[in-house]
Amino acid sequence: MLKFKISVILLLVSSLTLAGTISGTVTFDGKTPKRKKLKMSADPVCGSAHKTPALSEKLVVNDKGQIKNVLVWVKGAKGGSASPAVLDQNGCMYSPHVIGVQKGQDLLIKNSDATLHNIHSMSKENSSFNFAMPKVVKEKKVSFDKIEEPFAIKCDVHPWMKSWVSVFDHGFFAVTDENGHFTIEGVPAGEYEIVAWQEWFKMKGVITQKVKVTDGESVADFTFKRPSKKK
Ligand SMILES: [Cu+2]
Repeated sequence: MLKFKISVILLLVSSLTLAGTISGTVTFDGKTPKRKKLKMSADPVCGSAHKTPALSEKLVVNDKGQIKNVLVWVKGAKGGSASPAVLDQNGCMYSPHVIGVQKGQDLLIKNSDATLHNIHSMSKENSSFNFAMPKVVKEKKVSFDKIEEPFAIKCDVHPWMKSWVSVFDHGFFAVTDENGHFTIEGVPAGEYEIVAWQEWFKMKGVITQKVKVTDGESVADFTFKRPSKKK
């Protein structure tokens, strides 16, 4: 009887704590569109921050076809806590270009440039904000109280400056690195739909797939196919 009780308890504990990792690589299928040069000459502070012209980050694909800045999330996951969220304005570009935050989490906005930026959110679920960050204002904090699909945060002073933010009610999301790779750790065991979002394809072009998470590593690779009609 005691043995039975112990095994039931062990079973309960293990099912409560069972969590796994979801990782994968996101690739692009088709001819990669050429990245446009960003015309920064209107503000000498911006232009002089780059030795070679900065390029558009709308679709960043490396020579292996792997896509950077794809936001991947575990739909319907519960719990988890995201890493601190920082959005820097550096060389008149946002770093990172795409970021996920949790509802209520602070997003620290930094101005590393010796010039004026303004932070204008295009959020629809969350109230929009729009404030200036003169060069002497190095940090501001914002947060979002509703979950929201990716929306732009842009700068009205420098029209090429655009970043994307999405708000989740859990901590299970990641953005792909320059090798198109992402890892989401500590996902509670279960069956989920994994969503991959890329700026060029937007919400109507997201890719989803079902993944079963146990205690090991589950793989979810995604391929964004270039639409034949898109320029
Ligand atoms: Cu700016």
